Amino acid sequence: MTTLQTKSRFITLEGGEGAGKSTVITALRDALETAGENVVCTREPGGTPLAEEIRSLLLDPQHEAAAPHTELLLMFAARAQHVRQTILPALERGAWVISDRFTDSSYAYQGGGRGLDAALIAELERQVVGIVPAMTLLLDIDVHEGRVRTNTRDLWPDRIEREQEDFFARARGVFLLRAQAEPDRFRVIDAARPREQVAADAVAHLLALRASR
Ligand code: T5A
Repeated sequence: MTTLQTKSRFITLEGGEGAGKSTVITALRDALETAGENVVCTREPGGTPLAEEIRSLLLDPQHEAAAPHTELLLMFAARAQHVRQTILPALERGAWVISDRFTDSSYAYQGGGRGLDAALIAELERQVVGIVPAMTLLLDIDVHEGRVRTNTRDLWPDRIEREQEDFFARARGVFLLRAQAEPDRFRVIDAARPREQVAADAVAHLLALRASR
């Protein structure tokens, strides 16, 4: 694959830690199913058995610290599998695919957060991924506010969640710049509001996209 193809029923959710993506995905799935559509909800890193194994390698804090390039290439190794084994077959069957994170997260976290070259990420995107979602919902929230939400969960923080706030601030900056650069694809949603309002905005964007087809 060398050129990027936009996939009309492929939707991604992006945002910082604790932005509320999991909550919104349930509302998106319900809205599409109510409209009679088949929906596949998936996530990154992950989305296939092999890619979920790679996710464990990436997020388990027990492993040695991954070099930034190791982290980037493992994200793309998982994504290569995810695209071919889960996303493309589902789209070919006529289902909608909603992914909790996709390539924009690599630009934000490995590009912005770790400082890796965006041109390298773009080359991997072209050669390894080959597809772009029709719509990306960016749930935007202040880094500190998002982390307060995740810290109140009773979960052991994963390897990336252990980063400092400036790492996440750089990632947020890249997400917002990408949204500015691609206004046709991105919808930026203020995720600091109550769950119901955030979900209602996301559903409205999705149904508007569906109606425009
Ligand atoms: N990553 C991923 C990369 O570095 N590069 C990549 O290329 C990719 C694909 C994934 C990690 O991998 C990194 C990014 C991530 O660090 P993950 O565990 O899937 O790891 O991390 P996240 O995707 O960030 O998942 P989170 O669970 O942290 O965030 P969500 O899904 O956005 O948040 P959610 O819905 O679980 O909500 C978090 C908490 O906030 C509450 C929820 O109840 C929950 O407790 N909440 C709200 N509270 C108040 N108001 C609202 N509106 C709320 N919405 C949710």
